[in-house]
Amino acid sequence: MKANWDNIDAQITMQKESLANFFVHYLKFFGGKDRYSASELDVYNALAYTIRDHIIEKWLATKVLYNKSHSKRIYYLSMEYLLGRLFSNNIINLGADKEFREGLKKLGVDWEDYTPWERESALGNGGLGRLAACFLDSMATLNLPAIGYGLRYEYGIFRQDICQGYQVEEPDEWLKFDNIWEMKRIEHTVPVHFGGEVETYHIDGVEKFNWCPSYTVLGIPYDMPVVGYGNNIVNTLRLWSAKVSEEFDLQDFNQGNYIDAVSEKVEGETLTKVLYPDDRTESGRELRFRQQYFFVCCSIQDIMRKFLKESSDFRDFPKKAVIQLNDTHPSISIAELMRILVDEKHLPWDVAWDITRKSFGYTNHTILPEALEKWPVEFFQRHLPRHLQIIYKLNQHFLQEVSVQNPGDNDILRRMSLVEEYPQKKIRMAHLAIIGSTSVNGVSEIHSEILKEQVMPDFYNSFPHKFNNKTNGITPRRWLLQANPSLAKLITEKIGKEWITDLSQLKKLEKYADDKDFRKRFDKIKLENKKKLAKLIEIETGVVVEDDAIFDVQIKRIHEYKRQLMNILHVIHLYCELRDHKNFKDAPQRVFLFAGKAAPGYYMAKMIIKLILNVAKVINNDELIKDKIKVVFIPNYKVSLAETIIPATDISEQISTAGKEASGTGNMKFALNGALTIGTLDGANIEIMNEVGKENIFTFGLDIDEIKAKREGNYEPYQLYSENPNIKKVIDLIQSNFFSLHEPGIFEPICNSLLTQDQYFVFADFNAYMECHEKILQEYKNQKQWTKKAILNVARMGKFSSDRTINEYAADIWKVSPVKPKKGK
Ligand code: 475
Repeated sequence: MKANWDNIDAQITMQKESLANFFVHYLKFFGGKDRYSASELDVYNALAYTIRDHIIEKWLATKVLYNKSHSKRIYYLSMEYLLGRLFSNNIINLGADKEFREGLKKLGVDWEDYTPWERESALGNGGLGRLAACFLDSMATLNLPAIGYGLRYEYGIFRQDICQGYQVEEPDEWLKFDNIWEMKRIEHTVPVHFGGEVETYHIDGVEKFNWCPSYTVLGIPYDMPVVGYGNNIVNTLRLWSAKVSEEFDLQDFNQGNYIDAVSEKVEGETLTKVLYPDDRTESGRELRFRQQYFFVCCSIQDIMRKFLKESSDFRDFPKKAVIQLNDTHPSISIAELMRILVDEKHLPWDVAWDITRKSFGYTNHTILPEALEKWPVEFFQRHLPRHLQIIYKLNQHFLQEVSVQNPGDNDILRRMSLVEEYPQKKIRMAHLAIIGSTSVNGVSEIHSEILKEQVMPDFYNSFPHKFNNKTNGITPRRWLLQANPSLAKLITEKIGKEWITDLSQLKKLEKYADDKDFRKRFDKIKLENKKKLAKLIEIETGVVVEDDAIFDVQIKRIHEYKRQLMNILHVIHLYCELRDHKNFKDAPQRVFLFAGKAAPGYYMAKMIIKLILNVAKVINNDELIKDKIKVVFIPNYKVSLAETIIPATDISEQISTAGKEASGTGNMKFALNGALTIGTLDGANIEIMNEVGKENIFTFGLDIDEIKAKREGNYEPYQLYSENPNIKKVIDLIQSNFFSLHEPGIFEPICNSLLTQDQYFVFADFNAYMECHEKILQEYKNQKQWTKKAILNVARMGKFSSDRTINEYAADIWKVSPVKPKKGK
């Protein structure tokens, strides 16, 4: 009998009258709680379920809309998504903020009180993962038919505890309680094969390959809704979880091989156990390699399934699908799609290659040589023997072409090969990604130039048309509307709310830089935000700071190239000055705030944290300096922490060695919230400078060419140390164990590395950095001018919306247009 579906089509709408009923329903019948027994977590859960219902309505409608449109789909493949909390974000994007508040008023429940009960989703390391999250928000907001694919790690990025000044990693058990935002889609489970051998056979004289894998893992999808802002669109983020198939286990089990069966099961399920916590240090770990293939294999099968609903002619594939690779982490996709088309769908090699090449885009996020992924050929032999054959064949054809274009040049063949021969045979994943994609992009103008000129010049010469730039952006929904509601409200009051989906509208704020009343309100908001931050600092670290201090902030992964070290050395310098000259009459308090995680195996980064903490301890407790400087390291940096810190910040530290930071996105979040940047001419800082105007940003230091010249000349940091009394004083103080009385010598490795190598040119930039800070301090004294500059920063950040970035991807790379419901429907 056919069901009558008419009733199910009737949609619930966001009506404040019914919200309380929904809420009570969930509390009682899902949670099994009443007013006496409900905990705050129960209330949060019931609130989240209530909101989820409304999301699901729009989610289902979006699927219908996209299916009817027959539009080309965007598949965004990223091993990382740093989503942060979703509860507030979903309410705000649904536009349900007011209704929700009013609807629950009669119960005396204010939803905002319960946001801390949500476990944060932190399935990423840093910039790359957060960018993916901003992109999801923009794609949904722009009505783009996009699906994000990722992995459902049981443990996200580790929790950072501080123990006696050292970072200690603890597991992030984000799934310990229910994850209300995910839905298991068991019906779309897919098998993923590994290992075994490849058999060769012939059909009509054509050589064919049959991969006989040795074991199989299942990929189970969990879908999370991605709510667009104010447009009724809800896209999908599909995360794969690994599980070992029961039947497979049973076979071994029945043969009496219980232990092997169980350990294989455990082994298979470890695939999505944990996110690799390495930010740009090649870990070369076999499990990571298998994790990547698991991810790719699940996602490509799913993409194929969706494609086959639309067409059975694979030549249509590039018209129906575009797959964007978020760095090389999912780049085995290229070999995987070839394998499916050639081995399973029996397409001729050249046809398959043509389809494949047209379907991929590759985004590079880092040029640090240690981060360019290369996988040992051995790993392929053990786990993906057929993919290795495919890569070898692609390489053979590719090098053939290169040699035709460059007759007699053997060195170019060695340089461009997909295979690195020495010292160990490895596959260069970036080369595979470039030859298998229609588009290769960097993430800021300077970074895209560096890619073309320094990192991949041979590839640029061969395929100049592929290379392009897509400067990063951030979503104004999370990073202004949600994180800084008071500022958002003030802006909306003055220029209307269009800025939320068209950030260029902020330009209209420029005229208010000269409006005294506006400046007063702007300052007041900053002060209120500072009060919140000061409270948080006290709770998290026990350090008491003044509400109206100057907040100078560096929050990001700890990495030598980002130069947190230069920042703390400068703080030590300021401290010495204060002690020596006691020149602190009516100077404002300066709070130097740090937060960020170090990769667990990155010794130097961990020692930098230790140095910051030790310096903090000494400075914060030295009565001689009358609290004029406070140094704070807030443990366990995460998205929700950034949301509190950024709106309260005066000075944003973006001080990487020129040429090293691909783009940076924190720099954008700060400027959008009215912090002034102290920055090097690196990554997107340069573009921020061009937008806000040179007079509204503090740049300093060697530029990329000067750094290059230093690197190629003979840079002698020791000489700088001996000639520059400021540097000498600071280093000598550290070496005298002033900051490590009870652990003498612990900072020797840091000092040594600076004195003998100084790879990231900390000494070379130190004076310029110091002078720049002096200038900032002078300018801060003129509060009126400062606020003007801050307002102009906000007003001129329109370019850095991720909506702009995504529009560019959609137009130039993906060739996909927004899907809008037909009028009148
Ligand atoms: C850049 N992460 C920023 C940001 O484009 C840039 C690498 C290997 C393994 C795991 N994670 C990584 C990155 O490479 C990364 O986060 N790169 C960053 O991407 C977005 O703004 O400058 O450093």
